[in-house]
Amino acid sequence: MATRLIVSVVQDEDVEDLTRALRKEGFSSTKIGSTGGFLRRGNSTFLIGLDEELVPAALEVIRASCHQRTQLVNPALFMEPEGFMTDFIEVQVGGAVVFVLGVEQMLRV
Ligand code: 2BA
Repeated sequence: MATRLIVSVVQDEDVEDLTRALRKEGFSSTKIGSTGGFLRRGNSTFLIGLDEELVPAALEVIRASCHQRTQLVNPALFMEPEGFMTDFIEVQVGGAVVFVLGVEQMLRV
């Protein structure tokens, strides 16, 4: 059976629910603190190693635990120093951004 690695970027607000749900469904996971390149805010990245056939079930757990949210962002964050704007803009974030990678070997040594 082929091994896969799910790499999933998750909003911090969803971390507790996702951690609990993954454990309840029998998935091992590692959470790494991360920062989004666009908003430059903290988020969390989950690593989940699993058999290929279990990927759909894990994606369902992620889908059920991670929600879309609207964040207000000061556009000055993206402008050159001389730029000036006062109105905040809305950015939709999440549910989760998911990458499914092939894994050559998974070892415990
Ligand atoms: P951020 O890079 O902080 O992006 C937060 C949200 O800002 C994104 O939500 C998206 O709605 C918006 N956004 C990102 N880049 C944009 C751009 N160039 N123009 C306009 N809006 C933009 P999500 O798509 O749900 O992404 C959430 C987080 O997932 C991202 O946080 C980043 O940490 C990660 N991510 C998303 N796509 C990725 C990718 N292709 N590779 C690596 N990480 C990614």
